[in-house]
Amino acid sequence: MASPLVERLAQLGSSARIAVEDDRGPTTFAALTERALRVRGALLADSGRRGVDGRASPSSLASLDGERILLLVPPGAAWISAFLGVILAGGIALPLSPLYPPAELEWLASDAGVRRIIAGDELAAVVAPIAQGRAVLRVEDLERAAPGPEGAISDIAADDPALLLYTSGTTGKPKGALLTHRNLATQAELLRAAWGFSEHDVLLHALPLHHLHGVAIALTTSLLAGSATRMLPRFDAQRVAAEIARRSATAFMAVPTMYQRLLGQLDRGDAPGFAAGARALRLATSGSAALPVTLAERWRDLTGTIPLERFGMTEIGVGMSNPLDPGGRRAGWVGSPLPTVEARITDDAGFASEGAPGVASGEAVAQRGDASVARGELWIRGPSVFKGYLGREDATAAAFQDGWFRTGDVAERSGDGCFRLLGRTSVDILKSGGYKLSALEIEEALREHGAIAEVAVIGVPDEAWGERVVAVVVAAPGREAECATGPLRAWAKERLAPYKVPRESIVVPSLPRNAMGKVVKPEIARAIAAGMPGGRAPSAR
Ligand code: MLC
Ligand code: AMP
Repeated sequence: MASPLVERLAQLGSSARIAVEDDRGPTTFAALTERALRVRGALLADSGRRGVDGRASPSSLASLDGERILLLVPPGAAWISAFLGVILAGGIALPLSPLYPPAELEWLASDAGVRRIIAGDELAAVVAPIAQGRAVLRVEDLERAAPGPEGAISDIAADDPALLLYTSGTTGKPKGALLTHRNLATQAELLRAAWGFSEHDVLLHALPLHHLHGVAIALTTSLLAGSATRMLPRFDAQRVAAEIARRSATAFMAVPTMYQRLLGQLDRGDAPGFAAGARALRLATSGSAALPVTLAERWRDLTGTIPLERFGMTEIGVGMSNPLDPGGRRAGWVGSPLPTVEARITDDAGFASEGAPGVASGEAVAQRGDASVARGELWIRGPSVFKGYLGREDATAAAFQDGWFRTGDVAERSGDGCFRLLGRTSVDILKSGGYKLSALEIEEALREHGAIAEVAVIGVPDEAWGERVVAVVVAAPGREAECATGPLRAWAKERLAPYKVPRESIVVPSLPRNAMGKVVKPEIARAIAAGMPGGRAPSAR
């Protein structure tokens, strides 16, 4: 089956409507498509020149055959043309954050086997440290090349991977999740229908593009619906409030921390016209982390409706959503499964909940008011579920059971088929400002520090971030000062993405361990919640 994503892009390709507006101005679908086809052509021609396996070929190749191409381009029309150019050439786009330090970029690029990087001139300094042994192609040059060979685009299959997103998990290092053309197209169509996107919409986009929320839930949905995307270079509360105030968009998608920041802007009296602009939005969605009920209610006080909260995950796309109709939304709940998404609550042994069928599909749930309440791990199945982790057959196999993807989220299903997230099955997965973080990955990085003898990374509930990353550290003899918050953060910033760097370091004489010698993190979390003063250890066993 041919790629439904490519088919939809082809339908939009001659439209004179605006596809994207960035700080350089508007770009129509037709112009964006032309730019993407030029990027495609240049990538294929460049492959031909470089040759496959070192053997130069005189002409362009017909497909990149799943080559991973790293994107380091600022958000805007050029980012989108690079992204589309890669996937229309049969490649896999790997977007990364320019905020990552060189060590992390290098690890990710190596893990993905990246040989070519598409770079924006503005990010030349970010690209330079990882350019060794890789070709750096300027997006500005690619967009000026001749369009690629005709015809071969239709050879791209629905199950070909299009996008590689790195996500942190219960293993030390992040894993690259491969999303196919079908995954992306299914996801975009589900959300278009559920949230009513049309060519009359303008989506205000200020999300990072190296994660599912920004690239797929927001950008691809808007693009494939034929809506316009107002793309900002980054999230800046003042700027976003001003855009909303001047009603440049009809829809807005954000993580809870962004709503918190916008309301903070308003509280400071620094957001003229924002309240009226927010009321005028057709749709404001929240996801990637739990939206506190108090925050939802503050938004309702301002606009008349709570944000539309939905649940998603890199590996599955958006699974559940509250309804578009504000009257049907429930604060603190993430709604019911979208059509084509099957959701199941399981007990520890993997059995579906008793009573009503353990499977709820978006279509079935509306007709079934008799399902009993269930609590347990949430499993998901359906065409938006990803293909697997790049080069990690073991991790892919472990993530699935009987064809279901195990989310690692603990959920509750109400009698009427609505879902609520209760937490994670692992204490080692944290969410800060909508970013998923692995405590194990952060601990692994911190253990490289010679002054750290032992470390446990904990997620502490936090109003602004959802969870705040705290490192509880046992220092090597006489080296406590190097483990204090300031020096430790400075050291960690060179090795980890800024949002993974612990906000705080608490130096303790020892960590509590159970009889097996395993650190008892819930005990540390309780001690912190009880106001554990820095330096005093929770009781060691
Ligand atoms: C920034 N910092 C963070 C952070 N974001 N620290 C912890 N957690 C975060 N999320 C750091 C900065 O590096 C800086 O460190 C300090 O906090 C203050 O930075 P800031 O400038 O105030 O923050 P800002 O850059 O504005 O970032 C805040 C934010 C950002 C909310 C805009 O975190 C963000 O874009 N979050 C969205 C994440 C997202 O898209 N997740 C989707 C995953 S997909 P210092 O040291 O300089 O002081 C998914 C699926 C689904 O979950 O369902 O959607
Ligand atoms: P990621 O792996 O970065 O895609 O993050 C996915 C995780 O974010 C999910 O497994 C959930 O734990 C969390 N998440 C996403 N949306 C919500 C939500 N609305 N409420 C609570 N948690 C959420």
